[in-house]
Amino acid sequence: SVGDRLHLTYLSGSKTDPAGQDVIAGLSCSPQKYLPSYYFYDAVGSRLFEQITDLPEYYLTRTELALLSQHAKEIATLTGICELIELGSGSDRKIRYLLSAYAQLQPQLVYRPIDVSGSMLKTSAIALLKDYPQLWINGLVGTYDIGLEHLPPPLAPRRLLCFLGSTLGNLSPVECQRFFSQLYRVLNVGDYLLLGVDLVKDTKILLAAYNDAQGITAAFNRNILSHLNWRFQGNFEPLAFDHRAIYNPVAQQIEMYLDSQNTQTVTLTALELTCDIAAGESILTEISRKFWLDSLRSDLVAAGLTWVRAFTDPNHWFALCLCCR
Ligand code: AVJ
Repeated sequence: SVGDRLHLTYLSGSKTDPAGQDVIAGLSCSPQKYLPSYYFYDAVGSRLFEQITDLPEYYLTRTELALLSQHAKEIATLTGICELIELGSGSDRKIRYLLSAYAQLQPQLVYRPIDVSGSMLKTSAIALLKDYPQLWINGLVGTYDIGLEHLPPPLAPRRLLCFLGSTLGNLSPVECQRFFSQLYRVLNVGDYLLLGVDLVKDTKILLAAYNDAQGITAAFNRNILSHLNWRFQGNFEPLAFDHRAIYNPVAQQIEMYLDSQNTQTVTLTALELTCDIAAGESILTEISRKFWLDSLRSDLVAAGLTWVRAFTDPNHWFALCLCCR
């Protein structure tokens, strides 16, 4: 039955690294307060993000899905039999293309999604198990770095680690370098990495994608505060913040902020944190870097990974990069 083929492990804050320390660090940071972007993805935030992926302005998901539908078979042929790992799995739409391709190569498929949103992970897993009778799912609920440290030895000859949706763009260059080193360490020689990345393009197109006409991105941005309110007994007033997304051409990244309309003192009781926010002060909630394929390639190679090939759309808006450990 479906239940026999599903196993979920919850990895959350430990004694040495209690949950929420990163929130304290970010809200205490001066001059620019920030919040770790993974706090967007509670159940409500994950649903809002799904709505974003359907927006006419948000070309990223649509373009990546098209690339996956076109090239999944070729990717599976290049790697051969694999176990699939996915960081930030979110909805199951993307992985379906890969699962279908790999299902043709092998009688049994192991899929290990890693996501901070347990509700999303569970719903997607159940839907997948119904459609793929040869599939076994071992999900990890937690952040990427903790999830990667808990990967069991593969049951297949090798693994394909998928990091899609340009979530890599949420990492600063330094964090990105550390992430690649972690991959180099936790992957075995012969394992593969499939990276989905958003590419540098016309600023107007980028700005529209993060300032949609319906205001879904604004709601998604504010929801990070609602999440902190319930998670850590806080009293943020999400509606007293304005959504702002700009493109920083020097860092080649979209930056999303929440601008406070008034002076407020915010308390997060469960974290024993009180912080003052001035009128007009901003909280940085996300960076979304845009990549040049050549420099991404040299960063991966510098980390010891081998470049196999990249697939891009005719506009060169998005790329899927296949690498080998
Ligand atoms: C899921 C991190 C790739 O950066 O485009 C969408 C999140 N933020 N709209 C992105 C997001 C605002 C998204 N990632």
